Amino acid sequence: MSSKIFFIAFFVAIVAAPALATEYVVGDDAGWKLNFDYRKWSEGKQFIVGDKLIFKYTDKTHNVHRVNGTAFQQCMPPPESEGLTSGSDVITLATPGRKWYICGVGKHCVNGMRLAITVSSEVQPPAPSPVSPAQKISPPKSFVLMLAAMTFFRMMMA
Ligand SMILES: *[C@@H]1O[C@H](CO)[C@@H](O)[C@H](O)[C@H]1NC(C)=O
Ligand SMILES: [Cu+2]
Repeated sequence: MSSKIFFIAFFVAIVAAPALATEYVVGDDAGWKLNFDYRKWSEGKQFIVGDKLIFKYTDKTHNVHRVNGTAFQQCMPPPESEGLTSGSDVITLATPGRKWYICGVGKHCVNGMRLAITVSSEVQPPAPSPVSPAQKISPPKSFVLMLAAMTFFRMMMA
């Protein structure tokens, strides 16, 4: 395989990958509000680097603060000035790891307005299951994209 084909395929994989990013409206139709179970909402969702969280609220008494794990547990927001307040706050998940978000207004955090998620750097294979061992060997998406691009260009240049 010539290095030219490899580099074109590599470029296509880099360009195509972000198109697969997902935008999550936090709480779906409920949005960002009091007395909603955001832990339940986040259950089973797979957050990947490049995905976006959108906090939607028409009630401007709310806001969004990204906090550390301690502040999340204790519902302690950073200074008011650091909060997001647009009512349609978009946060791009730029790095892998555990992320915490709370509403910094009054007792809103203890009344449900807190979200904790884990961001992965790559699509994780489904949880191991004895009935479907084939799923365990599913390759990461970038590898699949790369392979598809390489095959495509080999056909083009044949
Ligand atoms: C967590 O955030 C709180 C509130 O902003 C801050 O006071 C504290 O120092 C932080 N803890 C760590 C370990 O960064
Ligand atoms: Cu609030």
